[in-house]
Amino acid sequence: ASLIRLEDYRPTDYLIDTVALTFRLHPTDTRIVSRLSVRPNPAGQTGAPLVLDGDDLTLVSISLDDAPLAQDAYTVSPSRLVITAPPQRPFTLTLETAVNPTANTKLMGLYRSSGVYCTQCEADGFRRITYFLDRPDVLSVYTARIEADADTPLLLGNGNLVEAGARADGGHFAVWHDPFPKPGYLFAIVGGDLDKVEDVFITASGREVKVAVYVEKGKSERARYALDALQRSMRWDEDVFGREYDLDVFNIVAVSDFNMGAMENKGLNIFNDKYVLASEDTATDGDYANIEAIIAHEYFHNWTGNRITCRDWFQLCLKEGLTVFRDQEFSSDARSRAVKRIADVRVLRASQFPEDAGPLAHPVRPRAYKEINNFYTATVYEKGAELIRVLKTLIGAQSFRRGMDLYFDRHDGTAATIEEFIACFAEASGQDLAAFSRWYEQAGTPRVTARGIYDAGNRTYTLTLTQETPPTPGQPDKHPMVIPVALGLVGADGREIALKTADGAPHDGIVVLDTAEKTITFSQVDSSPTPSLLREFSAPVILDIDLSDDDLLRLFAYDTDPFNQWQSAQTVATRIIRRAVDDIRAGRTPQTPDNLVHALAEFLDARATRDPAFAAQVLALPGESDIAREIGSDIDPDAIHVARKTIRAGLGRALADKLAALYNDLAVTARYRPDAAQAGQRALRNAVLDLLTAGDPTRGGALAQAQFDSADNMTDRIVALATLTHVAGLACENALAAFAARYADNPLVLDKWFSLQAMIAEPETLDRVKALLDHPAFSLSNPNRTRALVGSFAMANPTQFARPDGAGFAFVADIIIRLDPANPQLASRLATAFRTWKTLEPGRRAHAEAALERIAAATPLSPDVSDIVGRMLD
Ligand code: DPP
Ligand code: ZN
Repeated sequence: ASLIRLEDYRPTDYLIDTVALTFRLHPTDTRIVSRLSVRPNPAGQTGAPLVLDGDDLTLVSISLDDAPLAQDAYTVSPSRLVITAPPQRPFTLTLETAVNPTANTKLMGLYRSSGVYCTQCEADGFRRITYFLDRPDVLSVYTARIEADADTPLLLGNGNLVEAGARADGGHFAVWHDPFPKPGYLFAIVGGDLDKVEDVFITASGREVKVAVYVEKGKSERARYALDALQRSMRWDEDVFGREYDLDVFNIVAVSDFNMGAMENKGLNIFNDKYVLASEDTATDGDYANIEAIIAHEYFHNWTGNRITCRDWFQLCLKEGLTVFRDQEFSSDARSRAVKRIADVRVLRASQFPEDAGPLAHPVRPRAYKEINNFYTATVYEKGAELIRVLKTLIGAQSFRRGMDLYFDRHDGTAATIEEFIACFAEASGQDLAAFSRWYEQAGTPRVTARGIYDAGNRTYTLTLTQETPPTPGQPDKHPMVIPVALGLVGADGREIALKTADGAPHDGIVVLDTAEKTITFSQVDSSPTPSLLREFSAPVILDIDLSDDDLLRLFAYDTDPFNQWQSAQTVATRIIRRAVDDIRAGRTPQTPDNLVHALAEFLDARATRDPAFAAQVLALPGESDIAREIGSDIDPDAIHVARKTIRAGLGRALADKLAALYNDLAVTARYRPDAAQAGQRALRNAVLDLLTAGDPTRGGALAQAQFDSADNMTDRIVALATLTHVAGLACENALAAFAARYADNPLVLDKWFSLQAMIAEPETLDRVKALLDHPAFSLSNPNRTRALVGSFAMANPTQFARPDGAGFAFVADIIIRLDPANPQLASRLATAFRTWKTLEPGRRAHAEAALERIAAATPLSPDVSDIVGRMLD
């Protein structure tokens, strides 16, 4: 595949104003007639050929202004249709194509999932349906007529239903019209036989919208939570962003084979059923929270993505970063803001920081790509969302809202760019945002170093902040970024010190570090303070601060910012586990230090039951991948695993009595609700069980067994099962078997079962995973199954994926090679599990390299996998 560059962007030579599609649905021979009203683009090149994109298409017929087009007037291949000399006036092009939805294993374009016809057109799947100018800056008004047999009673499209009826052949049809111009990637149809839950939503201006969620027969009760989340999202977008829904219907359809989480097709969102279906017996509290967030995310795209779309795929973060920010805010308002922030930062660090530090690093707005499907990344999504947060912090909430209003006003109905977006905020705030926009251009995570000096004589505290961004592929030299550092000073007595600048004026607590180094002096500081920096994680950076463990533990106890309370405990725990890693590699036995034990004991007494969701985050401690990231090179995953386990065991033993008491006190007696309060209580109780088990596997195992036997909800059941897998032995095998029997006909729940087994940190796991490939419920052609089993092994079992003998890498490489011809996107995503391979110690690194070389040499190799593996080996 060739390299596509941002700087090469130019408008199309033709525009397509309307698209009228007729689908005759058939399992293996679906026919699509596409009538395009085409005209030369005044901004394009006069007289140019009309080059339409295709992918795996068969052209059945072609006519221009309803006359068959002469053979010498065009050339066609499965991937291209070129009209050599099209009229230089408006004309109608009519194409008929034939596709085979059943054979479509790539899950792009029109395909069948458990008998349901559905489509996925982002980023470039529309060209697998018909030849088209398949790029986001070609906006057209679509009408879709769908014809099907009686066995496919439900026919859905974008926009509003305008006509439906019977056909003479016993089949039927439906016509959907979407009045809002959109690019092809937002097109969708669905055909199937599904159940639904529905309601009516009244918009702020009093319009009625029929909202519905469609799921497999017999599962509609499990769609109620999703429907409720949708209506709450619709209300929230009115309240917080002033955005009202714009069609008469909003439909969501859940399908069981889906490469991504969900897709925001206009008025017809199509979802991976994992993010729709939930009941207390089948879904965890975390599943409910994900469903809420993703339903909101896709709904919010209606304005940020659909009404205003992207000029080209380099601008992907324009819709994704912004929409992730919006869904994060929605969840923060619906749940605990502090806990949501902690969870989001955990995700950012676990998924984006390693990307930014390795061979796949790229700017939030990339400058070049070979395969766009490989750029639906944590950098574009999660770091993209952080940049919106940084922007809001820099200009303030009011200017931010004014800027958003201006953006919606000015760019509605267009395909926009990051420059146009930022210009709205520059105008709304009166600030020059040129330096801020560097965040979109420069890859890599900036490292901010903070050093403070207290001058008792002058009662001043002087803070020096410096920044540095490491080189990333193609970007050896970096400029300083604009980094808002939210901060406070905590006095020796634990109280917050009022911030005053050197001349005595009040300071707002945000220092904008926009040069390589910046020094600020605070006055009227009566005693040596402890600085609390980067409150609420005010920028996506790595902070290096020379505070002692005791200083950090003081912040843990007294900081007014809950994020930094949590961060301080995490930092101390990270240091302790890192020292333990050094001990283990040097043959010494690590010790769990008393200071952390005491701090946690006090915390549990004072706060645990008052704020359980927060306490659960504290007790979770940094994960193995967090520690690996901190160490950064020459990594031995086994040493990290043992170190973390040893420290946690020490904590579990030292805190055993408190933990046992909490475990009893925290039992939820009320009827199950997935809300934040109850979920927080369960989360803490389960974190307590985990730590208790680390300290005393026998006692913890017994509690876990009892919890497994008596649980009345999936959250408690799956945590108990996970705990048993850590204790191992017969109890574990029996519980696994009981779980599998109970959920034998629920594939989504069995995914949890596959995933748990794939994550066991034991050498036997590889054989177990290989054996599970043959389990009747497993299928490599279903993305959820593959991610649950192979994905969990590769992404969430660091010791076994990176086995010292290389067998873990070799296994995953084999699967990637097997998967690639059928579903390149899924294979390519799995391959990113290798993205940190260069940070491993030499022995494991050599095995990883050999596995990657083997994938790279496989033939045929998709552009998707070839691009990812190529960049990793570069
Ligand atoms: N555009 C889709 C989303 O919402 C892609 N999965 O992120
Ligand atoms: Zn999105």
